[in-house]
Amino acid sequence: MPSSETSRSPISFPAGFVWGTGTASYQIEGAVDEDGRGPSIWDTFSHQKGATHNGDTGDVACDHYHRVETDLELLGQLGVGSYRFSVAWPRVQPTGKGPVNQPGIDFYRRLVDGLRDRGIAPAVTLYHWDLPQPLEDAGGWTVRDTAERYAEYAWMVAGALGGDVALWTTLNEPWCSAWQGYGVGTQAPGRTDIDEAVAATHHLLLAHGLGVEAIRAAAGSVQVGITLNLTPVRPATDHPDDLAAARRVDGNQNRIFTEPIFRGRYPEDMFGHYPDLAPGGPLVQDGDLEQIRVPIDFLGVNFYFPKRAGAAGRPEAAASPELYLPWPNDPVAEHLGAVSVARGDVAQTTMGWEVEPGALTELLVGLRDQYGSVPVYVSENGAAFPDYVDQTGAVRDHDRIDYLDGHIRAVGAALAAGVDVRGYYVWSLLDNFEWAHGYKQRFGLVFVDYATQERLPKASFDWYRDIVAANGLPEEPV
Ligand code: IFM
Repeated sequence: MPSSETSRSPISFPAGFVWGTGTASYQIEGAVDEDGRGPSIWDTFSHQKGATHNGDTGDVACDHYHRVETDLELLGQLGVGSYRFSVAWPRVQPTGKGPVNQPGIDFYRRLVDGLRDRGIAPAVTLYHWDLPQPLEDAGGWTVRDTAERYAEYAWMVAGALGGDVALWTTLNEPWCSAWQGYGVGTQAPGRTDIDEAVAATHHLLLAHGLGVEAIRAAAGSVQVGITLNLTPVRPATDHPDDLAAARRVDGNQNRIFTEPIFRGRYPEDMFGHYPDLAPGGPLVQDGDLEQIRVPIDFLGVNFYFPKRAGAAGRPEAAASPELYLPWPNDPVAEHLGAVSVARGDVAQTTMGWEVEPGALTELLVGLRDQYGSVPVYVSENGAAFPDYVDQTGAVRDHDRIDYLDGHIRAVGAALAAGVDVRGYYVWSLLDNFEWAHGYKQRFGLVFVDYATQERLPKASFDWYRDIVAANGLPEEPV
């Protein structure tokens, strides 16, 4: 949030800076059994008792599959230069192998054409968590074959949509797929085994490396990258045990993805915790790391909040239970001997995520310092707040405007520090199915009435439209 006189000054962004917004297939499309779509792990998981808030599922979601024209109109009104969406693998290849399901591809072709007609550059993510269920039944991301299957799927979609797509992203947030899906169990497929999460990490990264080549083979010289959810991990105190715990959490969250992608190696300091990542074992085969390190054209960074971690079992933890909050039933944190730490004096979103825009600048500058000048897109940034339609029929989400204002300024600060940030995408265009949180958490620039599927642009929609038009921020947040 803007906190100083200087942070409120106007900022303009470089010519050609990309302003966008995004969504993901399972979160908005609905139509889960239409036109040949097969089941995904999220269909299965969300229908399991107790897996999601209120038993919510993506069966209907925002009904985007049937309302794509309405949503294209909204994007046109917003005036964004780019729209980031994901392709549902089970819609285009229903069982995860075999021939393409043409109606599925046709849907995305219509979407791409509708965007291009409006001058909006399509940014496609090929995997935003909806693995075809038959592949999960055969072992999911814990088995190597899934990476091979993914490369085939990537090749199919890239062949069909090709150069009409401005940015191709192989995976969205593989940390969530691997660690929440196979380690913590709060996301599909809901498994809780550290070794499986490690195997999933490696196979997702391998899928990325194979996918980059498959996309280029099918679509020619297009822009290809990956999106990671990275964040600075702060130690609870400067006690050496807390510093070490924060470093372990950083290894799990950030470095086990960035090191192989940019340096072709897993971080050695994590081998004690995850021995399967060490060379010479059955998981990481000869040539895998070179494959994972295949050059990319950009890095997508999804940022929401910084993490804080302390060492489990320190006396301070027992003395300050309000500040040291053990992650409940989190086998990953337990395995790392870490606890998450909350700060009572920092604003939070309804997800319980701390609002600290400066952490985004720190993250972007830190990535550049560690890995050199890679073109970066902030591919997701946004916040959930308790939005409601007031008596005048408006959604006045000024807390979201403040959040976005602060984070856009943080991007401006990174640019000023010389980081090659090419664009910024607000998460999300629409309120949508927020995974295990169901429909309770609203991230959209557009309010969705799930009973009627009516779309109502929020105050933040108008605010963001003006920023896009001005290619920068006004003096004061509205
Ligand atoms: O809604 C999600 C999105 O699917 C992935 N990144 C984080 C968002 C907010 O939780």
